[in-house]
Amino acid sequence: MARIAYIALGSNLESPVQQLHWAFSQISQLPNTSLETQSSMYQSAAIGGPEDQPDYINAACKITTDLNSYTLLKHLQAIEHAAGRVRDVRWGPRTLDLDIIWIEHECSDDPILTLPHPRAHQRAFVVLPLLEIGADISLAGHDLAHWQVETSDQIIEIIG
Ligand code: ROI
Repeated sequence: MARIAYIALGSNLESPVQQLHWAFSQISQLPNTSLETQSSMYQSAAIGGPEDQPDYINAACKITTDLNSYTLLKHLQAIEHAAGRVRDVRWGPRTLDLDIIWIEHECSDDPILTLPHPRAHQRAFVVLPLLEIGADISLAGHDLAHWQVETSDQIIEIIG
């Protein structure tokens, strides 16, 4: 049975807006998956990592998928890899970051894939795009409207 999932996208290297457009098209071509809704793009300074890196462009999407969570993760990592993502500096700059935030009926504390995503609620660049696309989900025990208020000190701009 197809389940709903939410994915957060981010990039701060090599034409980030184009990286995200390309990533949406790759996600729309995943097997047994449909891309239901994609958010606008949002720009912000690096939050929670080294500050001496370019601004990020972030977005989110809703998919429905028959893939199991680890297969979905593998596909998203392959898309990151194809975009030239090199896993080096933790929280350093990246061409493409695709994070599974939430999957229907799925809770996991596996460090390989923790669900819901353990830090998503602390990040306006995840919370705002998800709110825009109407994600009715609970993160760390609260809805997204709660986390919007909690993260409202983070400066983030919608760029369309
Ligand atoms: N900051 C912003 N604004 N956007 C991101 O996608 C992002 N990703 C990260 C860190 C470096 C924590 N900060 C970020 O991994």
